[in-house]
Amino acid sequence: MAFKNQELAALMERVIKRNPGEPEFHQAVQEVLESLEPVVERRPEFLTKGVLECLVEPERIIKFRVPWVDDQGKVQVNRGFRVQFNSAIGPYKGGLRLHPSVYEGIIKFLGFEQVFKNSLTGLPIGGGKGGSDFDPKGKSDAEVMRFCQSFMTELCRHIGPDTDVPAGDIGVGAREIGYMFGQYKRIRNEFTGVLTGKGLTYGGSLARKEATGYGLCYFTEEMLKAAGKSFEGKRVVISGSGNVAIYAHEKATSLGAKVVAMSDSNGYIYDADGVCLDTVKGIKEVRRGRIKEYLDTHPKAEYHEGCKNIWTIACDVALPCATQNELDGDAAATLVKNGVIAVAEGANMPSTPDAIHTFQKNGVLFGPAKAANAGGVATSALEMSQNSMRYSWTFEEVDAKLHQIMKGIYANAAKAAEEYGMKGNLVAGANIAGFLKVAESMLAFGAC
Ligand code: NDP
Ligand code: 2IT
Repeated sequence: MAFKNQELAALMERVIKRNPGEPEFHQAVQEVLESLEPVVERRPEFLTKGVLECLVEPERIIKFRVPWVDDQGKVQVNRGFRVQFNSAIGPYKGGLRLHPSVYEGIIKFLGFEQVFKNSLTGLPIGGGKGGSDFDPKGKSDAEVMRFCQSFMTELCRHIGPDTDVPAGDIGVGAREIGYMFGQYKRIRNEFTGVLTGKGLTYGGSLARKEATGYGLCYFTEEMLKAAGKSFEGKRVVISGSGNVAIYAHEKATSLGAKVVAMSDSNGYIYDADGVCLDTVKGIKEVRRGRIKEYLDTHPKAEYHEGCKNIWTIACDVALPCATQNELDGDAAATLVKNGVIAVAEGANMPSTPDAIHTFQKNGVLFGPAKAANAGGVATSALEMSQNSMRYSWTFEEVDAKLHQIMKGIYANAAKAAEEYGMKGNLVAGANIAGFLKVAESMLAFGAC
């Protein structure tokens, strides 16, 4: 879509020119700026006072060498990043991704998205993201530990419980957070809530592990409810089989749905009887195995090489929970043809702009990532609160707060969409509602 507002068009041009070779970052910025057209029409000061100009430029980018010794005694070198994008409403907050595809553009797109997502939670957290091109696959625990310790040896001077609080993302779960927290504590000689997603014995929050997947389903439930529908009896396809996918399965199933397919980066499984979650947890959480091992114990299920075709399976609800741009225009058209009624994004930016357009044009309920998957970071903020209080809430208490937060995010995004003349467009609504809180704060500070 072309911009009607020439100043927004020029700003987008500058973003592309200033950040060459970073298509994911351009894609994320383009979508937000498009949504903000009606906002700057009503509130031109967001343009004239430089708020938008500042918003698309990270406050700080840290890029560093991460040397570590492999099990053969050889020195390996990876590149580490932390993008501290925006601290207008709280300390930088966002995950760390360990995946070979990581480069600055990926971390910038994720950090940019995080700014709006974190604002939507209603909690006082700014936006940041980090990670490395380190590939944890096939590495021993000792190698992962040495990598994490080296990564934190540099990162620890840039973060802190009131400055920047990292967490997990792709390739970073409780094991990695444990190694990193231990190293931070050792170097800084302090026990603080500097990371979230911690183990339950040393300051982690109950329900953080489940939060992104559960939150995604709470959000989807709100979308369905507003349309007079529910999860009951629905066929659900979930891509991925990591942290977000597993707990999306768990909650969708408890709400009466049947999950018939899941995937990893090699391929996908289809089980007409419903994918057995205990088997998937055993493969992924316990053994760090591959999804095709599902067939070892469920021989009637199917395994297909390649993950893209998971979207050819007919379903009522699709929950992309793997990675960016995993669901393109063709996949969206196939889902529509097969009768999908709702799509909600557990991953960050999993749908291409084409796919989003196809869903919206065909009246499919669409929950964008920064609203639908905000339950993870919201519960991270609850972990920070508990750490600051040196107290911990029960699972039920945290889950109830998460549920309320997701209902609130849905209501705010739906309300903003309506207020700006785009009723039902949760992409625009989430972008606008997330933006306004950050932008008002930046205005209040004077020159951003
Ligand atoms: P995990 O590492 O636990 O799982 C990632 C899953 O996605 C795996 O099944 C992985 O398969 C698959 N995957 C990763 N990269 C690719 C790829 N390039 N192509 C195909 N499949 C891929 O990560 P999470 O579950 O934590 O994260 C999943 C998504 O959710 C990400 O987009 C993340 O940013 C987002 N997210 C995560 C939150 C959290 O709290 N963890 C919060 C909000 C969003 P394989 O094992 O083969 O690599
Ligand atoms: O994308 C995300 O919101 C996350 N990976 C979670 C971040 C967090 O700080 O819990």
